[in-house]
Amino acid sequence: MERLTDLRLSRRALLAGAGATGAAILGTRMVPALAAAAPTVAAASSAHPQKKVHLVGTDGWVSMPGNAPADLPFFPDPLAPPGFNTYVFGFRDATAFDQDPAGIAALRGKAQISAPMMSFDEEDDITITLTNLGLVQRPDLFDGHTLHWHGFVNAIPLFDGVPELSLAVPVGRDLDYFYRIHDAGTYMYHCHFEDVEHVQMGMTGMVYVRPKQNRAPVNGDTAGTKYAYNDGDGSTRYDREFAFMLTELWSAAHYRDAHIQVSDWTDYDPSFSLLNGRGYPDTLEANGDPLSTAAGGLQFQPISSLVTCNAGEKVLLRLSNLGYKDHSITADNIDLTVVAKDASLLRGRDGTFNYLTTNTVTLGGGESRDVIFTAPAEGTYLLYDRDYNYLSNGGGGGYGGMMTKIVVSPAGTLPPQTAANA
Ligand SMILES: [Cu+2]
Repeated sequence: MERLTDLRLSRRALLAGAGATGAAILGTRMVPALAAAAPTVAAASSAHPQKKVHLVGTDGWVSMPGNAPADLPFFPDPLAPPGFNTYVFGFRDATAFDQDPAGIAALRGKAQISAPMMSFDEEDDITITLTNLGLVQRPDLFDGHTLHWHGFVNAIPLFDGVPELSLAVPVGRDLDYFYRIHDAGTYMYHCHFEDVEHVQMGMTGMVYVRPKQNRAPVNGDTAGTKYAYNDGDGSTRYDREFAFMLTELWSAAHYRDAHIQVSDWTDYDPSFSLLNGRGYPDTLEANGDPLSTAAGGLQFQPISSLVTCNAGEKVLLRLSNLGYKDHSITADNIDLTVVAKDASLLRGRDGTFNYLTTNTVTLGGGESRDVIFTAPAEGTYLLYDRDYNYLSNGGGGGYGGMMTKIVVSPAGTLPPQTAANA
């Protein structure tokens, strides 16, 4: 009963926010209204920790790998600033600048790919402010941006980010999205405005939800406060986690967006296949700092895809595909156990296991998989798309594309992991 009361209060607060959202379109800023509503929700539901994230949507420039051959006039783009070669749209994490309008404005034209990786705990109440900073390279465009959690159960269309069914954030405005998360799992998020274009241009990222079971380990499991799902038996326990956003990048489309032309999407012919916005061997580089003042390189592709672990450890791979092609990920000499598809644990309500142990995990566009493997003996192993079409950079010679390494150290070498992809 307490829970029902909770929900009803929240719904009322949210509806108040929704009215204010409508007002935003008419020119009244809505943020103070929702901010005022938020404490009501907090007071009514102490069981739901409040989390706040601020994202911006804008454009920018990134760097595809150096061994990619020229594909003139599309690649490298002659408009690119020194050290970069490809035009993108994307998100940036502006949480640190939430109360600093100048700091937020300074992120204009500095989008990153893949989008900031977000993780939350089940039953969190999340407010994500999305600010649309516009497109530096395309002042003629007045495209909105939205936030859409793909595969996430969301009862309120206003916060589902499908502009045809609700609203988008116009240039120069912001909108608070509200989520109460009930289901652990690996999801993905993207902008849904002109979605074929904005998704391809780079507005895609990982978001995942940690299960309640982390707060109540099962079977006297002292080591395990890290589970992928509420499995009930500890079978999704892991020591380290690495998340991968799988996408492709079509240089011609990115060039045309920068040069005020349009693309015929039925000609889709991706040039690069990416893990977290990088092609091999850039995938192996450490996490970058988008706030760095050193221009060029991987500054705006900050998420590493290098997997490091100790022999014998359980490693969770969170895979999401927001490319437009199927991808089949394989690891040489390592068995991969798929424990969940599309944020759903592969176990029946009667406890029947449907986990699948395989050497190849295939994902269609918009799909996610949670994969656990036991780290083998010390050594270096490849993790890659088994389709050779996706293992080059721009069709050039040598390896590239959707590939990274799993580097296994002797047991006990690496300290416990403190953040995903680190
Ligand atoms: Cu967008």
